[in-house]
Amino acid sequence: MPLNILFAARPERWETYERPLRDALDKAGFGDANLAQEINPRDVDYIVYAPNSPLQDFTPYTRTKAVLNLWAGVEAIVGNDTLTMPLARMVDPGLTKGMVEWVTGHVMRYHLGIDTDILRSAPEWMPRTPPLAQERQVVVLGLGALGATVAQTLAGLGFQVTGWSRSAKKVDGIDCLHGAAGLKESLSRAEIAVLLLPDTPATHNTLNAETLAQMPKGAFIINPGRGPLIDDNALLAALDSGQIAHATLDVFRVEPLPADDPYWTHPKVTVTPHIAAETRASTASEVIVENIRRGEADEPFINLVDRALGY
Ligand code: NDP
Ligand code: OXD
Repeated sequence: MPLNILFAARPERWETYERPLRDALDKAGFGDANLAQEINPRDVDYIVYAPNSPLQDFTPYTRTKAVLNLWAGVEAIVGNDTLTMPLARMVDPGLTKGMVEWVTGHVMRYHLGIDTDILRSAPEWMPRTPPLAQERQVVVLGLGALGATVAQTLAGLGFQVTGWSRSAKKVDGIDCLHGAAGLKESLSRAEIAVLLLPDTPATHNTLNAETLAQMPKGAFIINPGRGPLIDDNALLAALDSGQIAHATLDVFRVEPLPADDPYWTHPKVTVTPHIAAETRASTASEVIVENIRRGEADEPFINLVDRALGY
């Protein structure tokens, strides 16, 4: 019997994903699959899912073998008690490339002093050659699919890169630390800190008044992870005191960022509207279909979410 694959995302995403998903299904030998935005819940084998989909109650999906998330972050769905089937998050080579490019751009912007030394120096002629990357310490908090690739790219450019994670890790070219002591040591080196942690109860306010004070004075922060990783009042105070020189924030506790949020107008903050990286339909469809293939072959799914850890 052909597979029934429900596409449960905002309706406007269908146009972006239908062709790439059909192509990937075809390539994997599932060309006869019924891929649709509406299927009787009792008949659905797999759900291709975005957490902002209207589908929030999974109870009627009694034979569904897996929910395949289109987003890397799962905080909006991981606590859903009706979602009892395996949940896979998105690890997409296209998304990873986008994140690497976005983070590298902002690291280079801070490293080279592009805002301060170039744009704002006119009409003064005050040559200050930036240091080389090898003289700059960058810390990446989170060494997962995104953080590890970002860290290795920055190390490849010559930066001294420290990475921090929950469990002990080995990543070539990166000084890997973990746990509470590892965070303190990492932050003490962080001339530039990049946050690529998931949003879980354990990561909330990773940057707070105490940990911000552990960073070198005048450090830079780049947060494409999630808003709750930072205690906003503590960051604003650290920016005002000069402890933190500047922050580039892509993600926020409330999105869209409310019009009256102080971040919008703060002279030491760059706000970007959650655009650091997005799932790319062609590469992501291959990842989704690989999991469908595994499900059908009774092989273990890839990129499974650990419900207890929340990511
Ligand atoms: P992964 O799950 O692959 O990696 C998460 C990393 O965070 C792991 O190294 C993990 O440690 C570490 N971590 C988790 N909890 C803790 C903790 N309590 N203390 C220390 N380290 C911890 O995620 P990805 O790399 O794929 O994505 C990271 C996040 O990036 C996503 O969850 C999402 O929030 C965000 N994102 C943002 C986008 C944007 O456009 N702004 C786009 C895509 C993702 P360990 O290795 O030990 O498990
Ligand atoms: C994601 C994101 O989690 O876009 O994929 O933030």
